Amino acid sequence: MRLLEKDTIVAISTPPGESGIGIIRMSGNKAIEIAQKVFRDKNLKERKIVDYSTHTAHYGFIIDPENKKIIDEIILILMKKPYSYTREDMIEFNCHGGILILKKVIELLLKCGARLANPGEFTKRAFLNGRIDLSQAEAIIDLIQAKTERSLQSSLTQLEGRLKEKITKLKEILIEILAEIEANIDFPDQDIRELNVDKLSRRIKNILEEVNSLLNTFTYGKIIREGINVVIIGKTNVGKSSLFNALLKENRAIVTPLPGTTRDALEELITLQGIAFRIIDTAGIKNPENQIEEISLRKMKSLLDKADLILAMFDISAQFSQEDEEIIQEINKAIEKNKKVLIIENKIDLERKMEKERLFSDLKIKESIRTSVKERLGINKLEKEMVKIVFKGIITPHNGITINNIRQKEALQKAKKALEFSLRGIKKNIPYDLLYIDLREALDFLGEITGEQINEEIVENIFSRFCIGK
Ligand SMILES: Nc1nc2c(ncn2[C@@H]2O[C@H](COP(=O)(O)OP(=O)(O)OP(=O)(O)O)[C@@H](O)[C@H]2O)c(=O)[nH]1
Ligand SMILES: [Mg+2]
Repeated sequence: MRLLEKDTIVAISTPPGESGIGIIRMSGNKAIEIAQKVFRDKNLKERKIVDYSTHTAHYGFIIDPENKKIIDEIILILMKKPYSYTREDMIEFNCHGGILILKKVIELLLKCGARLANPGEFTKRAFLNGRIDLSQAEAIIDLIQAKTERSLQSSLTQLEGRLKEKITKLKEILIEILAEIEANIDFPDQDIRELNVDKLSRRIKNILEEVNSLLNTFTYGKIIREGINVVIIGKTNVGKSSLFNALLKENRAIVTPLPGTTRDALEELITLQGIAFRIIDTAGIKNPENQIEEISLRKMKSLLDKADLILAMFDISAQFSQEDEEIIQEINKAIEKNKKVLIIENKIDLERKMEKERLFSDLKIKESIRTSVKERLGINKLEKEMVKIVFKGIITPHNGITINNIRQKEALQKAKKALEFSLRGIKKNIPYDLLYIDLREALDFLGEITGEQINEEIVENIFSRFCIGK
């Protein structure tokens, strides 16, 4: 791959803004040489940085070599190759926080021969220098972006290289099989070596099974990484905003006895059992002003499209109305699109006016959760059901390994197809050289996950998702 560049890169690795310290990172062949030009020890003496042992910290100053002016008081940390994040020589400067100082130091380092790093470039070098594979690089992005304990755990598992190990094992078996087939193509004399076709199919089937079970973890991985979009719908005044606040455990949305209080959708993140739920409060289906009504209706429909879970509320203290009927139509449409829906019968503290039969006659769901948001009844039950319904039918990985993104999923799906194709081929007694090609393809697709078989565009795409300085 042409991607590996030899120049020395530098970036501020701490978030912008004022802070106690700010860290500048530099990596590359010239990192030590460049640091040498600007670093002075506590007595402002020049010291040979190369002679320091690796992974040691040194108190001192950064000076401008041209006019010898002190720019900052710092701690320099040296990490010699290959024992660094990038496997190159790395220097970290712990400077004082504050964007002005950090900028000055960066400018100085640029003047001395470094170049500004692109987003993710440090991690890209770690990948290109073979310290981590692509699945681990992706885990680093997920780790940085993780919002819940579970997604953090999942990224850590992947960072440990568990997915890589698994894929590598499957690849090794495939390589063995390929070698056997190859020997048969090269020495076609049936008397010398004969492939045991049954055994061969069985081994391929085993790999296929493993691939399938990995693919099954994708939905779980997606849920714990991205969270669940939850949309609360219901006619005006059913208590949507009250529920929104109850789930958030704070008064975020305005609640009034007037219909049409909520005009625009509100969104907040909550965590239930380590899963992130993005809760969206919507405007009721019937607002008094017609124009807004149409806009908010359109908005609600687009929110429903994006929803993974819908909380559909009904006010049982009121008569069943046309608006409720419209909500029911929306629910049924959503169910057809395989969305998950929970029906909430709210205001059970008041006298029931809505007939149960009427409510459920057109509904495709026959169960409900009964709440009084006002009296805080049924909220715990609702929270439990929310977690339960999300995991219904979803396979949770027993070994913690999950497929974490579309890229990995697609590569696995392609490998799966190639494996299935080869199995059909064996049944039809296709020549060994054709079988070889199919299995070789499966091997290459598996290689895409770890990044041995991958094109530059994909690599660029992955690393551009990082922040600068990582
Ligand atoms: N008695 C009773 N009143 C409730 C309950 N839940 C909500 N309310 C009241 O119903 C009224 C409307 O509640 P909201 O949460 O604003 O309803 P909404 O669905 O967001 O209304 P819009 O934003 O106007 O569509 C408020 O006066 C709430 O206090 C409940 O369980 N019991
Ligand atoms: Mg509201």
